[in-house]
Amino acid sequence: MGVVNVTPDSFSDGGLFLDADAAVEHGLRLAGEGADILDVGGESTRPGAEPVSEDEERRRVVPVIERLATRRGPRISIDTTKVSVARAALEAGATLVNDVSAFRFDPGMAALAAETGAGCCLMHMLGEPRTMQEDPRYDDVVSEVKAFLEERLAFALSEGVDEERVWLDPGIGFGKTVEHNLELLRRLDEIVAIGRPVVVGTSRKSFLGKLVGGRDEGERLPGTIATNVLAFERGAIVFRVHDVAQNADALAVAAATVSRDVGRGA
Ligand code: HH2
Repeated sequence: MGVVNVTPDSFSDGGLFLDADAAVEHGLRLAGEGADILDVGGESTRPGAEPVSEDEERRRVVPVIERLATRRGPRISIDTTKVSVARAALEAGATLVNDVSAFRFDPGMAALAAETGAGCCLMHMLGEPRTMQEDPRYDDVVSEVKAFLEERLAFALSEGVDEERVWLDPGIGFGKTVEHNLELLRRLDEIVAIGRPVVVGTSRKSFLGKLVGGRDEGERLPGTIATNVLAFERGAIVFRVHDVAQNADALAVAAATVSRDVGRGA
């Protein structure tokens, strides 16, 4: 899953693809590098990011999705927590809703997924983006994230979403310390055991920089690859990344080594 951020303020590529032409060009490049999915987002979720109005978010993502959604190209996913943005994105050609709030911020999202038959990725986050990194605490991060994802999956099913269309994501970096992120990756098999495809998004995140003496976003690709290979080995099948070519190569080698196909399990 390649990231296409149509935002001025995303943590690692904010402002680079705010213009629709630049975002489309970037998406096509990631598709050429082997992305099976393009995740288009119009609002940053980093701590302290400015909230974006529904109109503005739609205005950013819809023209990009319209041009990227082709029958032969990658699937398009819309990274949003707002039902009106998700609806417009699905009408423009997206087929997957990536909701970092797991249908908590806009419960109508579940009904939308049920009605349209869209796939959905439900992600764990502690609270909300503004405050999630203020002293996050868990008794056992893996059990708590797992219980949260099971509860959100049950909610989605109760709203009529087809279980076969639901993916789950432990939400690396969303209300987690370095140690919480590492524990989730170490014990990712426990999240995989829920029985739905697992997505991981470690790409360029700050814990990777902290572990190697403070690397900037652009220098976190080796750490991203290390975590993705380990996550693959523990059963993850979708990898949300900014650098598709390099991650795809690493995962192809990992997949050949353990003889398991990569990224096409759902
Ligand atoms: N991480 C980000 C955004 N969306 N979605 C899923 N399912 N999993 C993730 O880990 C995830 C996500 C944050 O990364 P990015 O889009 O690069 O930054 P920003 O939120 O600042 O736009």
